[in-house]
Amino acid sequence: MQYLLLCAAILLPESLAFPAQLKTESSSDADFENVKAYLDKFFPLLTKTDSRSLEERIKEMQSFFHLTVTGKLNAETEDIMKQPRCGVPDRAGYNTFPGNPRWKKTRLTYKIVRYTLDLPRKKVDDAIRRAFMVWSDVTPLQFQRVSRGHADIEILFARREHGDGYPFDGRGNTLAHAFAPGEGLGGDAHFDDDERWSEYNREVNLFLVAAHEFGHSLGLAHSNVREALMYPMYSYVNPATFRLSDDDRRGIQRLYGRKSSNS
Ligand code: TQI
Ligand code: CA
Ligand code: ZN
Ligand code: ZN
Repeated sequence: MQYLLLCAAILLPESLAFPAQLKTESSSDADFENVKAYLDKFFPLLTKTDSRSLEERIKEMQSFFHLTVTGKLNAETEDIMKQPRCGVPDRAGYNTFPGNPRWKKTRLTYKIVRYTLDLPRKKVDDAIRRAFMVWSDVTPLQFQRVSRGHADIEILFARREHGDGYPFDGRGNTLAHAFAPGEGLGGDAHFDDDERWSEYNREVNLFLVAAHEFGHSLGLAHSNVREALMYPMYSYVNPATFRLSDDDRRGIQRLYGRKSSNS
């Protein structure tokens, strides 16, 4: 998951870069706004009932980057927040991961390894299938479900530590994560089973979160376009009328091309 670590820092726009005076121990209102903007962007509050304090969110960020977890701004933490965007050019919109990892084939397999008990299996299958369709509708990619053997994209629901060194965190905060395209864990998408996954409910909608995670599985990082599926802030839209934004479409088509008219 090295991409995940690198790329949470990638999208920091110049406007959020920290003023030099933040190096001092004192914090002005402007610093506070910068920190808040950074956290909103990369460690968003994910539900309406999520009321974590800034300190708790700084802790989350520190543990994400394997820093000493203090909940306070210190030099180490500020350095990460100020990090330049891994050489990604100044451009609004979608982003890919460093080195543009992508699948070198158009037929990809996926396997649902472990289910949640929150929803009937059929509903999970359906949400996952529709989440893949979001991307196969606009690219030559085809997703085929397998139930045994190797699959390019392994999907599972798990709690806390689940074998990849990125433990989930109980109800709230992180909902899911996915690995950029590649061998082994590459492409895999994991969902936190301490969330309450739902089909219609606005809290954590499986279809919307899965569609976002599969964007990562296919090579998209976060976008800074507010309407984009890959924008790092959860906003509920009706899954029945969901439409992929132009920004997401351009991003995925840059990696895989357009859907050919006869497929
Ligand atoms: N999980 C984060 C996410 O998928 C994990 C993450 C942060 C990440 N940076 C990454 C994964 C870079 C891959 C690459 O963005 S999450 C949202 C959104 C999450 C967040 O649980 O916080 C969605 C899952 F966009 F709303 F913030 C799904 Cl839709
Ligand atoms: Ca969680
Ligand atoms: Zn995981
Ligand atoms: Zn994301």
